[in-house]
Amino acid sequence: MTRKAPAEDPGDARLRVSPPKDYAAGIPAVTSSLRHAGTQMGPRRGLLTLLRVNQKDGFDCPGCAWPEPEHRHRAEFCENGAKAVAEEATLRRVTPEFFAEHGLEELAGRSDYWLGQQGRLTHPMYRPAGSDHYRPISWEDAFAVVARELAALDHPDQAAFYTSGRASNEAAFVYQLFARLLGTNNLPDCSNMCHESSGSALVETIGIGKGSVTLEDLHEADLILVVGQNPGTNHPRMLSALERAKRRGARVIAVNPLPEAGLLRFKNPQRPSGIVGGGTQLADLFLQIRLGGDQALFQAFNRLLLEAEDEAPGTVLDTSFIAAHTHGFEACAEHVRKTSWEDVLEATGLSRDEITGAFSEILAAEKTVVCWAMGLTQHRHSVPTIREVVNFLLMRGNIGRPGAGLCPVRGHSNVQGDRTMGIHEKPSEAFLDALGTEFGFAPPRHHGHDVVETIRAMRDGRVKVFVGLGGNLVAAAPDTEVTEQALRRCRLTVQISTKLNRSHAVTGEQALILPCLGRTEADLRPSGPQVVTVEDSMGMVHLSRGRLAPASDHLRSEVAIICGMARAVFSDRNPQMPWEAFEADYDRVRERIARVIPGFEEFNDRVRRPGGFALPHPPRDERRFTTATGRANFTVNPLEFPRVPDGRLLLQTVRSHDQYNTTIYGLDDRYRGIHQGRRVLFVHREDLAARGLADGDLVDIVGEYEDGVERRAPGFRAVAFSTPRGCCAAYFPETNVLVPLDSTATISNTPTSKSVVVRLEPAAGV
Ligand SMILES: Nc1nc2c(c(=O)[nH]1)N[C@H]1C(S)=C(S)[C@@H](COP(=O)(O)OP(=O)(O)OC[C@H]3O[C@@H](n4cnc5c(=O)[nH]c(N)nc54)[C@H](O)[C@@H]3O)O[C@H]1N2
Ligand SMILES: Nc1nc2c(c(=O)[nH]1)N[C@H]1C(S)=C(S)[C@@H](COP(=O)(O)OP(=O)(O)OC[C@H]3O[C@@H](n4cnc5c(=O)[nH]c(N)nc54)[C@H](O)[C@@H]3O)O[C@H]1N2
Ligand SMILES: [Mo]
Repeated sequence: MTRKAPAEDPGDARLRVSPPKDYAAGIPAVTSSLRHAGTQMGPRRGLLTLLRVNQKDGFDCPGCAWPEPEHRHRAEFCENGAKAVAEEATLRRVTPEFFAEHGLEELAGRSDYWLGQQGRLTHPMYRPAGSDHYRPISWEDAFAVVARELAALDHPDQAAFYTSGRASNEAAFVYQLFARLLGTNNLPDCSNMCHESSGSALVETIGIGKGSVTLEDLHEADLILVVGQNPGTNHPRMLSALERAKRRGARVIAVNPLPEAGLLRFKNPQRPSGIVGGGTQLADLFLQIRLGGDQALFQAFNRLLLEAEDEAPGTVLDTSFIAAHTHGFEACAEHVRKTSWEDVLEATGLSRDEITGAFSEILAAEKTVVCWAMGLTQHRHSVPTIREVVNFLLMRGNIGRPGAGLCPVRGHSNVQGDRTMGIHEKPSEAFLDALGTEFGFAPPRHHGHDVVETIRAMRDGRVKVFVGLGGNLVAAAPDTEVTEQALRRCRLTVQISTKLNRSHAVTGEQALILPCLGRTEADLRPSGPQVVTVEDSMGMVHLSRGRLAPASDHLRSEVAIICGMARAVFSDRNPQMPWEAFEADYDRVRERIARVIPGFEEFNDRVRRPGGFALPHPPRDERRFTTATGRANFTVNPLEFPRVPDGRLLLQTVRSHDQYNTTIYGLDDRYRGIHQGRRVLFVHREDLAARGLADGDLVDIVGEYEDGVERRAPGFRAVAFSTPRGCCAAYFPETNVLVPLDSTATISNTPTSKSVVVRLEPAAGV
């Protein structure tokens, strides 16, 4: 399976490579924000919009899930938040005339960048079976198409309802209610490809699948480990928190195969010294680890902790915490003591000195936080890796006290809230009980499909209707060719979206585009302006209120669209369901959420207080662990790490500085020194030399997997880069063709986007 570069890509002919940066933010970030805002929104609208981001009376930044500080700057956004806003508030439009001009086949050949640059969707559009073009359709007719195709299914499990993490709490709640009333738990979401491994590991070990720290904890920590995360690009506001902790004397250790700019040095554009000065050095230590070596690293740390305790009993481990609040310490300790240094050094690629050097920082710290993102979650052994991080923190009682804890840094701005609202293919019994009682129905109890299972089911003809509440499954999911075929086999695909993307071009037999309001836009209903709510990465729930005039008069809110579908589908079946009331006033939705989901009592009142409110987190708040044992669980995790056959490399697929997942803002990756191109492969110079290749050569990346299928991504420029031997990196979505659908993490079933075995071949025809 080969996936060529889209025809109109500049062929990356203009691609230019310069030395990577060792600092993030500063003046280039400020000018880049304003440039993006100006081109997409016009200068005045651009500036006014940016000043509303993350303000108490403004909208929640659609960029990432990093929380807002108590005392906000007048400009509480970052370069990449500004790009996310500009992308949504753009003045460009995708109209019915656009679809008359561009057929599906043509659109499917375009790059993700080109598709995104066309602008905001303005009208509901329908692609009838057999047609190469979408044509306009009225909202009521569109809902009737959905109702007709759902009614034609033999079983509700032949439909799947995908969610991307930008959907508001209100939209997510109504959406899952709709799916469950229909009779299915097929609620795959972007989380399945993202932090599912964190959720799986944390529910089992601490009883709740969310991080245990607040922003204040981060500010107060003595030591912060930033593992498998590139905050300079993906969570720029996190750098301010790290900087603040550092000013208090905290130490920071970065664990990453790549020397990411933001981890090394940071110039805070919100402080004068950050604009003119040399910036703050953030990471005190940088462990340049091999891909997938983190479980070994934490096991080594845990072994060293036990040995240090042996040497000075009563000074290293928090034995009273272990005795009072945990389970399984002895078994874990026995296992960890046997960790072999030989394995650790092989898995991590680090020297023993580097590891013991880091360990002295660990030993010196009273309060430790571990932050992580996709570098830990997208491997085959991600769940055991994160469990080992939990062991590490439990040993010294670093969970449930100030300045310490677990910090999985979420991606999409409301991905955590969507889960809280019940977007989950494996809902808990307690949630289903409460939902059924509140709405007087019997929710389906059997588990539904996650993302990978949904794609398989579509491929095999078992799912025939696919609905996407935001997102871009075609481009975000692994094994692009398989995913495309899977969607093409559907009877109907429906996308509720703000902007044009590949999932509108690669569709089922029939397809609908239902264009919705974005976060930045005013949502005016007859009962008054509506607000929505979101939950950030640290469990704070707050309001988001858009103010801009909608991109088109024909847009509807996500809540209104879902309620519209529901009215059409259930008109005779559940006449008592209050879809009209939900749609007219979202307070009515919040009242129901308050009755179904613990922690949302008096939701409407509390969320209107300045700053919103914090959801309960038993381990953080009271060291209470609602696990199977009633305690925090230590675990035994036999050591795993990727073993790569001779002559092969391990590829990780990452984000550039100019993209938001499948939305490509531009063709630069400034911090890594890449300009005007995306088809690049970062490789160690000696790995290139060992293959008779050199920096600048054009190569095909060829995937190797046990199914024997050849997956090829042709025509990538090799860039000699600082990365451990044997490891390389390239951008997704271009390299998703290489990630096998069946290569997933154990337990969480997350695609292994950070460990793909590949070989390099000189590009064909060169
Ligand atoms: N501007 C912008 N912001 C975003 C996004 C975006 O696309 N653009 N996406 C949002 C979303 S949905 C998410 S989930 C987050 C993603 O945020 P990140 O997880 O920071 O995103 P990635 O680009 O996948 O980067 C993974 C990082 O982990 C490192 N890494 C890879 N494998 C390993 C490993 O085995 N061990 C260790 N220690 N490190 C490893 C990589 O070198 C890289 O630095 O960002 C969110 N914020
Ligand atoms: N190889 C590889 N693949 C990956 C990853 C990786 O690291 N490597 N990362 C994975 C991760 S962490 C994630 S989270 C997924 C992301 O997967 P998705 O969430 O499915 O993808 P996005 O690119 O974030 O979705 C962008 C689209 O969402 C729509 N949109 C934007 N804002 C709104 C809104 O307010 N409402 C609605 N209804 N629609 C909106 C727009 O039409 C836009 O085109 O990708 C995953 N895929
Ligand atoms: Mo994500």
